[in-house]
Amino acid sequence: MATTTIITVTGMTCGHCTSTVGNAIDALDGVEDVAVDLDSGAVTIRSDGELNRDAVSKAVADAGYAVAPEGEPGLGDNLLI
Ligand SMILES: [Cu+2]
Repeated sequence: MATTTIITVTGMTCGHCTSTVGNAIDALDGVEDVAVDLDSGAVTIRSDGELNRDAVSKAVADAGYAVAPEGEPGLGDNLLI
């Protein structure tokens, strides 16, 4: 069953960053689609089954960025995660 998860990634400053993060997450097992919003840092991930958040955090960190802790909006104040 497809699951949609929204995380916040910090440190992205341009379109290159969003594609780097998007590709890193897209390469993970079970990930079907990734949409990255540069302004808010919100990354919407559609996966087959439960998303492996640890794998996502590691992939994002390996790419040079960071996943904001759950419940802590990264760059935007109006994010409901
Ligand atoms: Cu960039």
